[in-house]
Amino acid sequence: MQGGLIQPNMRVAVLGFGLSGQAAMEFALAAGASVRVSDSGDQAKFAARHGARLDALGLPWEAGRHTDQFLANIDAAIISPGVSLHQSAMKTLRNRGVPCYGELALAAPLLAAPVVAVTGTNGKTTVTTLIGEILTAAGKKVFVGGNIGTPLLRHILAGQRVDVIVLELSSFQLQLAGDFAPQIGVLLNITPDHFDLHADMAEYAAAKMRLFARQKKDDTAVICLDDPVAASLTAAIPSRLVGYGSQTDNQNCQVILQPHMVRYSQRGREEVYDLSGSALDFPIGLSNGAAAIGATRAFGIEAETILTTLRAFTPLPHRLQLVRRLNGVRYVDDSKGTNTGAVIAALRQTPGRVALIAGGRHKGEDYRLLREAVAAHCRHLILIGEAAPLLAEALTGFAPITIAGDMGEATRIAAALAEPGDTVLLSPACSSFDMFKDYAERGQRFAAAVQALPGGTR
Ligand code: UMA
Repeated sequence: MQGGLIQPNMRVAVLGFGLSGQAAMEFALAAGASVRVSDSGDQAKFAARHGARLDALGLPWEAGRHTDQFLANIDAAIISPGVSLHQSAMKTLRNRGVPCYGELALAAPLLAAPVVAVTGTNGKTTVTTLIGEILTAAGKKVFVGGNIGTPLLRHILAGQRVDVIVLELSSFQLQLAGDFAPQIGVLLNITPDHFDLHADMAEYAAAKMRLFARQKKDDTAVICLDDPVAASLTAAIPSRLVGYGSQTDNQNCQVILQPHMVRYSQRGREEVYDLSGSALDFPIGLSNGAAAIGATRAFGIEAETILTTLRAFTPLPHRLQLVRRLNGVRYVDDSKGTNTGAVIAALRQTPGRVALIAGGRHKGEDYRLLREAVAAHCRHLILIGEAAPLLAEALTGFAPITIAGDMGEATRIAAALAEPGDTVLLSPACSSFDMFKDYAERGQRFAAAVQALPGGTR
């Protein structure tokens, strides 16, 4: 296999041995490099899980932390997305002048198909899925990967020929992206998130904008102009801008959101995408639809194929998913609402008063950003997890607060407080890793607790 930046006999360290790191190890081995693996996770657990395989391959490995000795005498390092670039091991590598690559940098010279890549704080998975479905409906052979689940290097390793590569990209994946440049880049929004690994909002926004940095003039940037941070950064983009949003008086806004529909205008021609009654017929749904329209029209897909696919779209689980109606109360699972921007959006579009279940692992966000939306929409806050005290401190006085020990208790308290016409909403503003395997398990536990509530009809 052609290794691009990784050449035979290079000494390569892989940092982080999750999904990305394992694909990176296989990629580096296939390129003929000599590989070592360093993971900061618990030593004993790592040894039990990966030790035998790495020993069988004859690869040196360390776990527990990234040490300078283990990372000495290497020619390159491959960095997994969850590895903080601010930690001392990364500083040492930089000081030693060791090239550090993320998987996008490694894949960039080896990509044999055009790329459509989606980033943003919220909505990435939905828009990536929509674009993948539209392109597939148009008869294209598509690889859909990245943050959505399958590392891009898996696609390179498989050597499969496709017509188009569709990627969901996180800010972490974009940080060490080398020469990676998508033919079509899509930016949905930039609101505060991930301050556990990013120093501040400027660094986070800069990572997102990295999507466009290496694009050429005839590439396309599809950007939401309703998002103030994203809109303020468009001047730096080297490619053709296709704006979307509700700004009818902005000539850069070619994909326009209207109630129940999206209008797309290009060279004086106008298309109308009527999404009324579809699963995308709500403000964020229409916005996600508009992003997918902008990207796939730029790719030359027929309007009819786009409309049919958008209208048939089934929403993804744990994103404002209705779990049950019980005694006039709606129970909604928005476990994927892992930052303040997502929670504010969820509250704004929920009818009636809300009993909000929030909390989990703190990612460094300022929960005071929730105050206005909580005061306007919440009947009660039920807080769980490590971040409960921080949330309570930030939101005391904006809604009554109860702290619960687990998801079952939180759900029962919310159910007891909710009145007919209300919604019990799980939208945590935090990651799930303090109490659950991931956001999906958190959502499933909520749904199970809701189904276990006594009485009523579904
Ligand atoms: N680790 C280190 N050093 C560190 C931090 C972590 O060695 O400083 C180790 C951990 O002990 C663990 C491994 O790294 O063994 C985990 O690697 P990782 O955190 O880079 O995650 P992967 O398993 O490679 O999965 C990543 C994405 N995860 C993150 O970015 C945190 C997955 O997105 C993605 O699906 C996968 O690559 C394939 O591309 C998940 C995610 O939560 C869904 N993403 C975040 C989000 O959406 O909010 C960004």
